[in-house]
Amino acid sequence: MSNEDHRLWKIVLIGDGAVGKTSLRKRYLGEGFETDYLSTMGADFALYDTTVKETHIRWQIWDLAGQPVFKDVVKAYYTKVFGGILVYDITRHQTFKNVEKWLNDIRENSKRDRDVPVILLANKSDLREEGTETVSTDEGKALADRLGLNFIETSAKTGEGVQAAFNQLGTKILDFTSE
Ligand code: G3D
Ligand code: MG
Repeated sequence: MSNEDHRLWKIVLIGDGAVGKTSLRKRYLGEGFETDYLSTMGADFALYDTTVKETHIRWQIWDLAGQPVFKDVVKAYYTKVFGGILVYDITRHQTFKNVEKWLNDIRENSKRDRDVPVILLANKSDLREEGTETVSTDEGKALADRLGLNFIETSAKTGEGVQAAFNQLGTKILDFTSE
């Protein structure tokens, strides 16, 4: 298959530190997947070929090692993005409170004429069973509704919802690019 047969879709993983961004990506791609580390940016990206509704696509999945600090880094991170996966950790309310801040970041910096698709992940769902105090599913759904985002509960540990999350984002991007 030639490169032309692929659509290259850059997407970004966003959300507070330690919410599970890297773990989710690893779970989706499988262990041992090679990534290119962009040391000047403190970010890396992975390429992954798959199909969304029978359309061949190539994910370019960007992942920040830490928080973006410099404006230039933030710009380069978000520029020409097709979508975002915004993650919070259900066991830490602060990461949930910061969701809107992350959404604003991608909205302000993606520089597209329309809002790119963003999907909200309530990660570490496996820890709910342990009786820890967590951000409830209803709270998560309500926020997603208010912000106009898709919502999925995931666990990078068990794999719950991970495939579904990328599939849903892919479907949204397919619609976005064909509008
Ligand atoms: P980040 O990339 O958003 O900073 P990481 O987050 O993927 O590095 O994950 C931070 C920590 O949370 C890691 O633990 C990781 O194993 C754990 N984690 C990520 N996702 C899940 C999940 O769905 N369930 C559970 N139980 N843990 C998760 P360590 O201990 O390695 O720092
Ligand atoms: Mg990480």
